[in-house]
Amino acid sequence: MSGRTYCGYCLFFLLLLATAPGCAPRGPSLPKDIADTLPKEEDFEFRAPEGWGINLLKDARLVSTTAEGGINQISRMVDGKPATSWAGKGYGHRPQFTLDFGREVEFNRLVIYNRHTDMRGTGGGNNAAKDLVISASVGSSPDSFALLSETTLPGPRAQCAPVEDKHVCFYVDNTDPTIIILPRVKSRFIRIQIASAYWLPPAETQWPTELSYALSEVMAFMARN
Ligand SMILES: [Ca+2]
Repeated sequence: MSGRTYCGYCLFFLLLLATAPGCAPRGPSLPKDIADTLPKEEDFEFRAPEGWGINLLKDARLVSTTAEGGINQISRMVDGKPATSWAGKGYGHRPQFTLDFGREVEFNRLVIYNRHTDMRGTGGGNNAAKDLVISASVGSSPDSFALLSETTLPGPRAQCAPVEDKHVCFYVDNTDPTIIILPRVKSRFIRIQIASAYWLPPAETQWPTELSYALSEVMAFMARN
């Protein structure tokens, strides 16, 4: 396939994506000149400020989950790499993840990345986590949890760019994390529930069983300054 033919093929789908999101395929390749402007994996790196110590959630053990898909990839949301993501289907069931720090720890900062891994055009939205409900155990109790935060994460930014004489539309992930400041918490377990993602009504109507959630990273720190 020649480069020109390939670009024409891409453009065909991209135009569908931009103009008729209800018919858009998922994740078509972007032309290289646009792809080159998107954030790279190395742009998703969190450098903890001095005095924050280590990421206490890195490689935390999954205790239980209500997720309906991507079970084997859940470790990606606590692997210490903001660029890697968990994604699972079953949109609407609000998956919950209970993680074990391994011991009782103190923390007062949560750092969250929410890249998207699936989309239905800028008219249909994407699967980046939107609303989170976060709880922590009361001390080391595996049965007693207290609410820490209900937060709405900023979503990937919709952007359009000219390609030949048309515009193509896509999403650009945030490279900056959401940082949640908490009173000092002393817990062994943390529970994260994804209450919604950045899907829009056209996609929710047309693909109710195909839509998914994605969450890239949750980190916990104890800031001592
Ligand atoms: Ca990750």
